[in-house]
Amino acid sequence: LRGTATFERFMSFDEIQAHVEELPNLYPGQVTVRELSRTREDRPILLVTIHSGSDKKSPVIFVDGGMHAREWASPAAALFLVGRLLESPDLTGDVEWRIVPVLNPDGYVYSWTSDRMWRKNRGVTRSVQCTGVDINRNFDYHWGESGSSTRPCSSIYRGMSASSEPETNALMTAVLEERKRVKAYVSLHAYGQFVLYPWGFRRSTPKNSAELEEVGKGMAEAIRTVEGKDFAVGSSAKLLYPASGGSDDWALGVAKVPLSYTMELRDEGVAGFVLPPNQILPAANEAWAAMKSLGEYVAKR
Ligand code: ING
Ligand code: ZN
Repeated sequence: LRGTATFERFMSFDEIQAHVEELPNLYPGQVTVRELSRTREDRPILLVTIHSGSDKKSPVIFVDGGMHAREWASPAAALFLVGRLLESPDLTGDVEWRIVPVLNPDGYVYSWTSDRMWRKNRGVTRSVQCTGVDINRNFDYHWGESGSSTRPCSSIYRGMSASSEPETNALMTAVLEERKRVKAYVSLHAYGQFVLYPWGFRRSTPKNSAELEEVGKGMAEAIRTVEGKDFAVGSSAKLLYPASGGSDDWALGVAKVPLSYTMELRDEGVAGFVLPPNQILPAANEAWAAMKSLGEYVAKR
Protein backbone atom coordinates (compact mmCIF):
# COMPACT_ATOMS: atom_id res chain seq x y z
CA LEU A 1 0.00 0.00 0.00
CA ARG A 2 1.44 3.30 -1.07
CA GLY A 3 1.02 6.52 0.89
CA THR A 4 0.50 7.46 4.49
CA ALA A 5 -2.54 5.48 5.59
CA THR A 6 -2.36 3.48 8.80
CA PHE A 7 -4.86 1.07 10.29
CA GLU A 8 -3.06 0.45 13.56
CA ARG A 9 -4.74 3.49 15.05
CA PHE A 10 -7.48 5.86 13.95
CA MET A 11 -6.43 8.63 11.60
CA SER A 12 -7.32 12.26 12.23
CA PHE A 13 -9.25 14.16 9.57
CA ASP A 14 -6.12 16.09 8.55
CA GLU A 15 -4.22 12.83 8.11
CA ILE A 16 -7.05 11.33 6.07
CA GLN A 17 -7.28 14.42 3.89
CA ALA A 18 -3.53 14.50 3.29
CA HIS A 19 -3.52 10.79 2.39
CA VAL A 20 -6.49 11.11 0.03
CA GLU A 21 -5.04 14.16 -1.71
CA GLU A 22 -1.77 12.37 -2.47
CA LEU A 23 -3.49 9.35 -4.06
CA PRO A 24 -3.50 10.72 -7.64
CA ASN A 25 0.30 11.13 -7.47
CA LEU A 26 0.79 7.67 -5.99
CA TYR A 27 -1.52 5.86 -8.43
CA PRO A 28 -1.39 7.97 -11.59
CA GLY A 29 -4.24 7.32 -14.03
CA GLN A 30 -6.04 5.01 -11.60
CA VAL A 31 -7.71 7.50 -9.31
CA THR A 32 -9.28 10.94 -9.29
CA VAL A 33 -9.96 13.06 -6.19
CA ARG A 34 -12.53 15.80 -6.32
CA GLU A 35 -14.02 18.18 -3.78
CA LEU A 36 -17.81 17.80 -3.83
CA SER A 37 -18.56 20.64 -1.47
CA ARG A 38 -17.41 22.34 1.68
CA THR A 39 -18.93 22.02 5.10
CA ARG A 40 -20.19 24.74 7.42
CA GLU A 41 -16.75 24.83 9.06
CA ASP A 42 -15.18 25.00 5.60
CA ARG A 43 -13.73 21.50 5.37
CA PRO A 44 -13.75 19.67 2.03
CA ILE A 45 -15.99 16.68 1.32
CA LEU A 46 -13.75 14.61 -0.93
CA LEU A 47 -14.85 12.07 -3.52
CA VAL A 48 -12.39 9.38 -4.61
CA THR A 49 -13.13 7.83 -8.01
CA ILE A 50 -11.31 4.61 -8.84
CA HIS A 51 -11.45 4.06 -12.55
CA SER A 52 -12.30 0.68 -14.00
CA GLY A 53 -9.67 0.97 -16.70
CA SER A 54 -11.96 0.50 -19.66
CA ASP A 55 -15.04 2.41 -20.73
CA LYS A 56 -17.30 5.08 -19.31
CA LYS A 57 -20.23 2.70 -19.41
CA SER A 58 -19.07 0.49 -16.55
CA PRO A 59 -21.40 0.21 -13.56
CA VAL A 60 -20.65 2.40 -10.55
CA ILE A 61 -20.67 1.37 -6.89
CA PHE A 62 -20.97 4.32 -4.54
CA VAL A 63 -19.71 4.07 -0.95
CA ASP A 64 -19.68 6.62 1.85
CA GLY A 65 -17.98 6.54 5.24
CA GLY A 66 -18.04 8.85 8.20
CA MET A 67 -21.61 10.06 7.87
CA HIS A 68 -21.85 9.83 11.65
CA ALA A 69 -19.04 11.45 13.60
CA ARG A 70 -18.44 8.92 16.38
CA GLU A 71 -18.47 5.85 14.15
CA TRP A 72 -14.71 5.89 13.64
CA ALA A 73 -14.50 2.39 12.17
CA SER A 74 -16.39 3.67 9.13
CA PRO A 75 -13.90 6.15 7.58
CA ALA A 76 -11.14 3.66 8.38
CA ALA A 77 -12.97 0.93 6.47
CA ALA A 78 -13.69 3.30 3.57
CA LEU A 79 -9.99 4.26 3.32
CA PHE A 80 -8.97 0.63 3.54
CA LEU A 81 -11.37 -0.13 0.68
CA VAL A 82 -9.76 2.61 -1.43
CA GLY A 83 -6.32 1.13 -0.77
CA ARG A 84 -7.33 -2.44 -1.56
CA LEU A 85 -9.08 -1.41 -4.79
CA LEU A 86 -6.02 0.52 -5.95
CA GLU A 87 -3.70 -2.37 -5.12
CA SER A 88 -5.88 -5.02 -6.81
CA PRO A 89 -7.58 -3.27 -9.73
CA ASP A 90 -8.66 -6.47 -11.49
CA LEU A 91 -10.38 -8.02 -8.53
CA THR A 92 -13.92 -6.79 -9.00
CA GLY A 93 -13.93 -6.63 -12.76
CA ASP A 94 -15.29 -3.75 -14.72
CA VAL A 95 -16.71 -1.62 -11.92
CA GLU A 96 -16.03 2.02 -11.16
CA TRP A 97 -15.92 2.78 -7.43
CA ARG A 98 -16.86 6.19 -6.11
CA ILE A 99 -16.00 6.57 -2.45
CA VAL A 100 -16.45 9.42 0.03
CA PRO A 101 -14.22 8.41 2.97
CA VAL A 102 -15.47 11.14 5.33
CA LEU A 103 -18.89 12.55 4.49
CA ASN A 104 -19.12 14.49 7.77
CA PRO A 105 -15.67 15.99 8.43
CA ASP A 106 -16.90 18.68 10.87
CA GLY A 107 -18.57 16.04 13.02
CA TYR A 108 -15.54 13.76 12.83
CA VAL A 109 -13.22 16.53 14.01
CA TYR A 110 -15.66 17.47 16.79
CA SER A 111 -15.70 13.84 17.97
CA TRP A 112 -11.89 14.03 18.22
CA THR A 113 -11.65 17.40 19.92
CA SER A 114 -14.77 17.90 22.04
CA ASP A 115 -17.25 15.05 22.31
CA ARG A 116 -16.29 11.48 21.45
CA MET A 117 -19.99 10.50 21.28
CA TRP A 118 -21.00 13.20 18.75
CA ARG A 119 -23.13 11.84 15.89
CA LYS A 120 -24.44 14.77 13.82
CA ASN A 121 -22.78 17.42 11.67
CA ARG A 122 -22.09 20.89 13.08
CA GLY A 123 -24.78 22.80 11.25
CA VAL A 124 -26.63 25.68 12.87
CA THR A 125 -30.16 25.11 14.10
CA ARG A 126 -32.96 27.31 15.40
CA SER A 127 -31.72 26.56 18.91
CA VAL A 128 -28.85 28.62 20.32
CA GLN A 129 -27.75 25.80 22.66
CA CYS A 130 -27.93 22.91 20.23
CA THR A 131 -25.96 22.39 17.06
CA GLY A 132 -26.04 19.73 14.41
CA VAL A 133 -28.32 17.81 12.08
CA ASP A 134 -28.37 14.02 11.72
CA ILE A 135 -27.45 13.60 8.06
CA ASN A 136 -29.09 10.17 8.07
CA ARG A 137 -32.44 11.77 8.88
CA ASN A 138 -32.07 14.65 6.39
CA PHE A 139 -32.56 12.93 3.02
CA ASP A 140 -35.54 13.82 0.88
CA TYR A 141 -37.52 10.62 0.77
CA HIS A 142 -40.34 10.37 3.30
CA TRP A 143 -38.40 13.01 5.20
CA GLY A 144 -39.86 13.94 8.58
CA GLU A 145 -41.71 10.72 9.25
CA SER A 146 -41.09 8.11 11.94
CA GLY A 147 -37.82 7.74 13.84
CA SER A 148 -36.55 11.28 13.38
CA SER A 149 -36.78 14.29 15.67
CA THR A 150 -37.97 17.88 15.25
CA ARG A 151 -35.86 18.92 18.26
CA PRO A 152 -32.43 20.44 17.49
CA CYS A 153 -31.01 19.00 20.71
CA SER A 154 -31.82 15.45 19.66
CA SER A 155 -29.05 13.29 18.18
CA ILE A 156 -31.52 12.29 15.44
CA TYR A 157 -32.58 15.85 14.59
CA ARG A 158 -33.85 15.82 11.01
CA GLY A 159 -33.09 19.46 10.16
CA MET A 160 -35.36 22.37 9.18
CA SER A 161 -36.17 20.85 5.82
CA ALA A 162 -35.20 17.91 3.66
CA SER A 163 -31.64 18.06 2.26
CA SER A 164 -30.89 21.27 4.17
CA GLU A 165 -27.29 20.20 4.89
CA PRO A 166 -24.18 20.49 2.67
CA GLU A 167 -23.22 16.88 3.45
CA THR A 168 -26.64 15.63 2.28
CA ASN A 169 -26.37 17.69 -0.89
CA ALA A 170 -22.83 16.56 -1.63
CA LEU A 171 -23.92 12.92 -1.55
CA MET A 172 -27.07 13.58 -3.58
CA THR A 173 -25.16 15.45 -6.27
CA ALA A 174 -22.46 12.81 -6.53
CA VAL A 175 -24.97 9.97 -6.88
CA LEU A 176 -27.32 11.83 -9.22
CA GLU A 177 -24.59 12.93 -11.64
CA GLU A 178 -24.01 9.24 -12.47
CA ARG A 179 -27.53 8.12 -11.65
CA LYS A 180 -27.98 5.69 -14.55
CA ARG A 181 -24.61 4.00 -13.92
CA VAL A 182 -24.84 3.70 -10.14
CA LYS A 183 -25.98 0.13 -9.51
CA ALA A 184 -25.10 -0.11 -5.85
CA TYR A 185 -24.86 2.25 -2.89
CA VAL A 186 -23.39 1.41 0.51
CA SER A 187 -23.30 3.66 3.56
CA LEU A 188 -20.76 2.46 6.11
CA HIS A 189 -21.77 2.84 9.75
CA ALA A 190 -20.93 1.31 13.10
CA TYR A 191 -21.80 -0.57 15.14
CA GLY A 192 -23.98 -3.69 15.35
CA GLN A 193 -22.87 -6.08 12.60
CA PHE A 194 -25.75 -5.73 10.17
CA VAL A 195 -26.24 -5.61 6.43
CA LEU A 196 -29.34 -3.43 6.17
CA TYR A 197 -31.46 -2.52 3.19
CA PRO A 198 -34.57 -0.30 2.75
CA TRP A 199 -37.03 0.56 3.81
CA GLY A 200 -36.11 2.44 6.94
CA PHE A 201 -39.18 4.70 6.91
CA ARG A 202 -41.66 1.85 7.17
CA ARG A 203 -41.72 -1.84 7.94
CA SER A 204 -42.62 -3.05 4.46
CA THR A 205 -39.87 -3.97 1.99
CA PRO A 206 -39.24 -2.70 -1.56
CA LYS A 207 -40.23 -4.48 -4.77
CA ASN A 208 -36.70 -5.79 -5.29
CA SER A 209 -36.30 -7.05 -1.72
CA ALA A 210 -35.54 -10.61 -2.91
CA GLU A 211 -32.44 -9.39 -4.76
CA LEU A 212 -31.47 -7.07 -1.88
CA GLU A 213 -31.74 -10.00 0.53
CA GLU A 214 -29.81 -12.41 -1.73
CA VAL A 215 -26.94 -9.98 -2.40
CA GLY A 216 -26.90 -8.93 1.28
CA LYS A 217 -26.60 -12.58 2.32
CA GLY A 218 -23.66 -12.91 -0.08
CA MET A 219 -21.95 -9.99 1.67
CA ALA A 220 -22.61 -11.50 5.11
CA GLU A 221 -21.24 -14.85 3.88
CA ALA A 222 -18.07 -13.13 2.63
CA ILE A 223 -17.70 -11.42 6.02
CA ARG A 224 -17.97 -14.78 7.79
CA THR A 225 -14.90 -16.06 5.92
CA VAL A 226 -12.73 -13.32 7.51
CA GLU A 227 -13.05 -14.17 11.22
CA GLY A 228 -16.35 -16.01 11.49
CA LYS A 229 -18.37 -12.96 12.55
CA ASP A 230 -22.12 -13.06 12.08
CA PHE A 231 -23.79 -10.14 10.29
CA ALA A 232 -27.60 -10.22 10.24
CA VAL A 233 -29.24 -9.28 6.93
CA GLY A 234 -32.59 -7.55 6.63
CA SER A 235 -34.51 -4.33 6.22
CA SER A 236 -33.52 -1.61 8.68
CA ALA A 237 -37.04 -0.87 9.95
CA LYS A 238 -37.64 -4.53 10.74
CA LEU A 239 -34.18 -5.47 12.01
CA LEU A 240 -33.38 -2.23 13.90
CA TYR A 241 -36.04 0.45 14.15
CA PRO A 242 -38.06 2.64 11.79
CA ALA A 243 -36.14 5.77 10.74
CA SER A 244 -37.01 8.16 7.91
CA GLY A 245 -34.74 10.42 5.89
CA GLY A 246 -31.96 7.85 5.59
CA SER A 247 -29.53 7.85 2.68
CA ASP A 248 -30.21 4.24 1.66
CA ASP A 249 -33.95 4.91 1.39
CA TRP A 250 -33.20 7.98 -0.72
CA ALA A 251 -30.74 6.10 -2.96
CA LEU A 252 -33.35 3.44 -3.76
CA GLY A 253 -36.51 5.55 -3.62
CA VAL A 254 -35.33 8.69 -5.44
CA ALA A 255 -32.06 7.94 -7.24
CA LYS A 256 -33.37 4.47 -8.19
CA VAL A 257 -30.12 2.75 -7.24
CA PRO A 258 -31.33 -0.87 -7.10
CA LEU A 259 -28.82 -2.26 -4.59
CA SER A 260 -28.89 0.12 -1.64
CA TYR A 261 -27.41 -0.81 1.75
CA THR A 262 -26.37 0.45 5.15
CA MET A 263 -23.64 -1.66 6.73
CA GLU A 264 -23.15 -1.63 10.48
CA LEU A 265 -19.56 -2.71 11.04
CA ARG A 266 -18.09 -4.25 14.21
CA ASP A 267 -18.70 -4.81 16.97
CA GLU A 268 -21.91 -6.10 18.56
CA GLY A 269 -21.79 -3.51 21.32
CA VAL A 270 -18.98 -4.51 23.71
CA ALA A 271 -16.75 -1.63 22.59
CA GLY A 272 -19.44 -0.01 20.45
CA PHE A 273 -18.29 3.24 18.87
CA VAL A 274 -14.97 3.13 20.72
CA LEU A 275 -13.52 0.20 18.83
CA PRO A 276 -10.05 -0.77 20.10
CA PRO A 277 -7.38 0.03 17.51
CA ASN A 278 -6.43 -3.65 17.15
CA GLN A 279 -9.91 -4.24 15.71
CA ILE A 280 -9.67 -1.59 12.97
CA LEU A 281 -7.98 -3.95 10.53
CA PRO A 282 -10.39 -6.86 11.14
CA ALA A 283 -13.37 -4.49 10.78
CA ALA A 284 -11.91 -3.02 7.58
CA ASN A 285 -11.16 -6.48 6.18
CA GLU A 286 -14.78 -7.48 6.80
CA ALA A 287 -16.03 -4.41 4.95
CA TRP A 288 -13.59 -5.17 2.13
CA ALA A 289 -14.82 -8.78 1.90
CA ALA A 290 -18.41 -7.55 1.69
CA MET A 291 -17.55 -4.95 -0.97
CA LYS A 292 -15.68 -7.54 -3.05
CA SER A 293 -18.73 -9.79 -2.98
CA LEU A 294 -20.96 -6.86 -3.99
CA GLY A 295 -18.52 -5.84 -6.74
CA GLU A 296 -18.45 -9.32 -8.23
CA TYR A 297 -22.23 -9.40 -8.27
CA VAL A 298 -22.56 -5.94 -9.86
CA ALA A 299 -19.93 -6.76 -12.51
CA LYS A 300 -21.99 -9.77 -13.64
CA ARG A 301 -25.49 -8.34 -13.12
N1 ING B 1 -27.38 3.36 12.27
C1 ING B 1 -28.37 3.79 11.32
C2 ING B 1 -29.05 5.06 11.78
O1 ING B 1 -28.97 6.03 11.06
C3 ING B 1 -30.33 2.96 10.02
C4 ING B 1 -29.32 2.68 11.07
C5 ING B 1 -29.98 3.08 8.71
C6 ING B 1 -31.64 3.11 10.36
C7 ING B 1 -30.91 3.35 7.75
C8 ING B 1 -32.59 3.37 9.42
C9 ING B 1 -32.22 3.51 8.11
O2 ING B 1 -29.66 5.07 12.85
C10 ING B 1 -26.34 4.09 12.68
N2 ING B 1 -25.37 3.43 13.37
O3 ING B 1 -26.26 5.25 12.47
ZN1 ZN C 1 -24.37 5.75 11.72
